[in-house]
Amino acid sequence: MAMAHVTCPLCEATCGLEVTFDGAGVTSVRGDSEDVFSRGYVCPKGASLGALHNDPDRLRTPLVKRGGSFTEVSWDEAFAEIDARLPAVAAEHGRDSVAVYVGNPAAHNLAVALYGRAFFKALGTRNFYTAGSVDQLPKHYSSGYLFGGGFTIPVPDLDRTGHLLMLGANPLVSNGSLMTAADVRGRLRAIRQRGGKVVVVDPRRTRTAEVADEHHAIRPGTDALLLFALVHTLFAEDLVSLGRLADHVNGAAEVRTLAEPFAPEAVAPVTGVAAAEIRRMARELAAAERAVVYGRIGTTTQAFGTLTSWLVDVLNVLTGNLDAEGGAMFPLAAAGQLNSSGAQRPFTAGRWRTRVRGLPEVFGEVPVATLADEIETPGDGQVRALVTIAGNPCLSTPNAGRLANALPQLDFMLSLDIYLNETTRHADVILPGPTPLERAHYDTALYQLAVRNVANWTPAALSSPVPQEWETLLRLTGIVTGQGPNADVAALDAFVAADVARRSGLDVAVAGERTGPERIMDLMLRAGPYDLTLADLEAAPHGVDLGPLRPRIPEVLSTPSGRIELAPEAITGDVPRLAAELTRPPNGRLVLIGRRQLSSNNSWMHNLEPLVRGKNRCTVQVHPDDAGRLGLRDGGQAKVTARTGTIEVPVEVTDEVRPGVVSIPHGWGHDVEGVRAAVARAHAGANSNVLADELLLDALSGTAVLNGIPVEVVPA
Ligand SMILES: Nc1nc2c(c(=O)[nH]1)N[C@H]1C(S)=C(S)[C@@H](COP(=O)(O)OP(=O)(O)OC[C@H]3O[C@@H](n4cnc5c(=O)[nH]c(N)nc54)[C@H](O)[C@@H]3O)O[C@H]1N2
Ligand SMILES: Nc1nc2c(c(=O)[nH]1)N[C@H]1C(S)=C(S)[C@@H](COP(=O)(O)OP(=O)(O)OC[C@H]3O[C@@H](n4cnc5c(=O)[nH]c(N)nc54)[C@H](O)[C@@H]3O)O[C@H]1N2
Ligand code: SF4
Ligand SMILES: [Mo]
Repeated sequence: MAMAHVTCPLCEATCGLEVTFDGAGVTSVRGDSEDVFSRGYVCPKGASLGALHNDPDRLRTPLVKRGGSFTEVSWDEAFAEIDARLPAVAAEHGRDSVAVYVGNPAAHNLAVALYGRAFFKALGTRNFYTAGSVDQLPKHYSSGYLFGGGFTIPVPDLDRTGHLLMLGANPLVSNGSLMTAADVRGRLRAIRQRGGKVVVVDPRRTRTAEVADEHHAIRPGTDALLLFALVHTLFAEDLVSLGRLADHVNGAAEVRTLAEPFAPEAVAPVTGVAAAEIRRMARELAAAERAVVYGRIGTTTQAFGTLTSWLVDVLNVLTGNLDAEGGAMFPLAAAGQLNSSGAQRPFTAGRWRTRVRGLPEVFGEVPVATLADEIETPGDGQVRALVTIAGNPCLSTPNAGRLANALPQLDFMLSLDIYLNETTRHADVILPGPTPLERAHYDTALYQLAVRNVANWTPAALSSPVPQEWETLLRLTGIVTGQGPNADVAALDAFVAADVARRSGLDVAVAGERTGPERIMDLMLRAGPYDLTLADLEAAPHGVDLGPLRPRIPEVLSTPSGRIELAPEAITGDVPRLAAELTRPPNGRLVLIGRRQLSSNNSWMHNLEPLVRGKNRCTVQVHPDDAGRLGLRDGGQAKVTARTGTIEVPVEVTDEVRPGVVSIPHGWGHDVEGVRAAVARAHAGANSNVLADELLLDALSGTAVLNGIPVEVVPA
């Protein structure tokens, strides 16, 4: 029996797992009790890595569509097909005619992290989409303008805080996001054990709300009003205290003026949180010795995503908790920390705009809510080819029904994916990659968001029957740069490594005989702040603990002024739109929010029996008052309708959701033709993003409104 220690790449928590194998395959997956960060924690998804590895429906061979159906082909045939079709689109219609969509697992994939850049640069398209515009883009935007870097995102110093005000996050289920921290339940319990307090703001009484000291069931989409009222109260009651930050902040006076209209009494009727409660929340936040405000996807994928993200950090600054122990701090990762190189270019959004709707670029990408427009609308720059990498936009992006109808209009579509699913069924070529057990791993992105500085290298536990995705990406780079389907991968790899070495001021030779991701990681670690090499990490299978977060201001700031810009026009320009909400009377319409589930990973782990067994989870939750009024009964079917479409789902009557709010999880709807996923089909559920409206966006970042969608619900 063999054993391997791997970092789980399925979510942001980066748990260490202990995997055992025998001759026949994976025999067990457990939490690694010696992991320096996760200390044995594991969730049902991580425990299913073996099931994922063994899933007979998972792709192990490239597929090419011929005469409308997929055929298994050799890798050479697949690359030849791509070579014959993809460069021709760009040659005839220009670079922007090839769009790219990069999905969530790519952020947990070392191959894409290290080699994606070369491929994307070679494509040179401005039609670059990622799951970021259905996720965290508002945080990049607000952090970019506040601190100078789109990835200069402070995270809650969870292990030392005494007061956590958490909005729109359910880390007991999601395991944390923009806050890499395994075992959040344990870490929240520890806050309370040391006499601290946890306050949750969420329209649903989530598992996280249940373990908190206090829960406020806010009306969806109104967090920015609540946060502004907290700011208002801090100023009105003379509770602002910048502390050490005083010499590093511009714009506090402007924020005070901007907050004036948002008195607790003014926002209370709109948010559903009483004025006295808001005042008390502000006072407690100010009084706590170590406090932090944290907002996640319920605050970003909504109508005021950027304003809310901004106000979260405005509060951290005004209470002196930014960059302070127990507050919101900036991690310093061992490798690839984007904001540690000193000379970052100041952040600007809108460096280009989308062709059809004129939506702004943010952090190098444009909103996926407009991908269908770009495919459907004729003219110069029309999207005619699409490359998806580890993404399932037909289930995960707004007006999913429209996108599914647009994809067949493409001249060519290539998907890098391990399943034939709702999106990849539209592809002309699908290239599978190795499973998490067949590839090396290091979390270049997530350690930049970790609540403690750690580094953990995972070598591939098993050999892979398919090429590594970095090799696939380099072959594709060869195709796009005119070198044909059989470009010299070793030479391209050397080129990428040389580029990394040059940017880090190192001689590539220091990495010795290494090649591939190992060479690049070794270079990045050597260039990093802890004087590590890959060999150091190889010698530490349970990871290296680099200590608690440390203050980084002013070094971390890269605004033109070198200070925190608390009131940048690029953000405050949207405040009048928010102020208008104060005078808009509630219209009584139901609004839809999402719901993550512990045994689910967005749209893609539903083909694993251990994760889907039991009762149907794809239900619409309705408050008993609304159910009574609408004639909906628990266990019955409901028709849920939005501007963009209708779906049918079973009803779950529960007072977990506040009145006026219904909740459906996303990522379901697997019963479409052509999907190769027998288990998922048997647990199909319905696609909630048929209801998400591609016209409803956060005005500044273009991020889709996935929470707070107006809907009607009737018995089916
Ligand atoms: N209504 C609603 N919609 C949402 C959300 C919501 O809260 N509500 N959440 C949004 C968020 S936060 C996100 S991040 C997005 C996610 O949206 P996407 O990233 O578009 O979708 P995923 O479901 O993560 O799909 C991942 C795909 O990657 C494939 N895959 C998995 N591992 C690998 C690998 O190692 N290599 C390759 N090449 N492919 C792999 C899977 O088979 C699957 O096809 O969904 C968003 N959509
Ligand atoms: N098990 C599991 N874990 C996951 C994922 C998964 O699909 N399953 N997905 C991963 C991904 S890609 C991400 S981005 C993270 C997301 O991590 P989280 O942000 O922690 O995820 P959610 O559980 O969706 O929590 C969002 C919360 O916002 C609430 N909410 C909705 N609208 C509003 C609003 O207007 N205001 C406020 N204050 N709250 C609101 C919802 O009720 C929900 O409880 O999770 C990751 N982890
Ligand atoms: S919490 Fe996330 S990282 Fe940890 S085992 Fe579960 S899926 Fe993997
Ligand atoms: Mo996400």
